[in-house]
Amino acid sequence: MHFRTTTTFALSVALLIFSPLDFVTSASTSRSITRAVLSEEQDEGVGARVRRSIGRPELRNHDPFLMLDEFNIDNNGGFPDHPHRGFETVTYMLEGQFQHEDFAGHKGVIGPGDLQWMTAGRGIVHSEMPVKSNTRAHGLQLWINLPKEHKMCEPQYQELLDQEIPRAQPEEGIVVKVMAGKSYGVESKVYTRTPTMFLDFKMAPHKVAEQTIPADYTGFIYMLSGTTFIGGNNDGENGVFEGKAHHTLTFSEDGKDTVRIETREEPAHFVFIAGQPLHEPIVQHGPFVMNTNEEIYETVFDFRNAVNGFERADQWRSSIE
Ligand code: FJE
Ligand code: FE
Repeated sequence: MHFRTTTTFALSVALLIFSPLDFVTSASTSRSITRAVLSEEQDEGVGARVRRSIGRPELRNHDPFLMLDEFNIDNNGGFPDHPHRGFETVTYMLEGQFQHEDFAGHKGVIGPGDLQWMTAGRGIVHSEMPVKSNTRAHGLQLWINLPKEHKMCEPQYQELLDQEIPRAQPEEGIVVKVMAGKSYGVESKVYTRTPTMFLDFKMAPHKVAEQTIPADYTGFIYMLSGTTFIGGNNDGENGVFEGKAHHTLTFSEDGKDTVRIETREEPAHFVFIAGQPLHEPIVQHGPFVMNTNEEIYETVFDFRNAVNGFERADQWRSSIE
């Protein structure tokens, strides 16, 4: 009798301490969402329309990211001849065809699902225009800052066609295209001077994805379509944030190493972008991003005088239009 009581008591203590319920009701292991910001269309370039995510006043310098634009360009628009220095531009096409040409003769067309990862480094002058057709050019352009030691590196292109980009399919109804970084054990070959994750998620209704993320990375989700429920407990209740199309949802910076994403009645299409912050000063002058004012003056001088990486800018004009 006495023995049984003791055992029962010991068992109760054990249950109190190790209750399996703890794993359900305890604080979430997922990052949470600190803000949700809607991007409305605005004019950019020449006759182009963009929804600006990172880079808009409420979301300035989400270190290491400088800008994310969801662009929509018809036959009459585009981004004619312009320079870059000090960062990377990543163009990911969703629909239509986009052509580019730079001052070193690098030229090409990217179509739906294709990726162009361009490291401007010390200098690129190029033109980015839709291929004339009945389909608008629709895609994303992400600007990733470069650490001080890489700002003046040689320009580099990493170009991947849709079918060359690896996919993770953790279960039926969840497909993750891995442009950069890693998802469910599938890793991208893209070399990122600034450690970056760039993932395209397509989720059917009633699915749960758990994406791991290094503890020191900042990150966000940009919703393309559908609805997600992000963060919160394993039961998908406390602290869950609803994500709708054209919203940017920024992750808490609390050292947690997963982001929980759930779909309910609707499917969802979104990009998951994260990176290691540089913690370096940022001085931006349009398409030039350096660490000091002095470096910006030098950059403007170099571009005007076609020196120090901008040699080929002298007299160059693109042939595409
Ligand atoms: C620009 C400097 C720029 N968003 N989305 C100044 F480099 C640009 C620019 C772009 C751009 C290009 C593409 Cl392909 C997609 C973009 C800005 O080229 F618009 C301004 N005003
Ligand atoms: Fe550009």
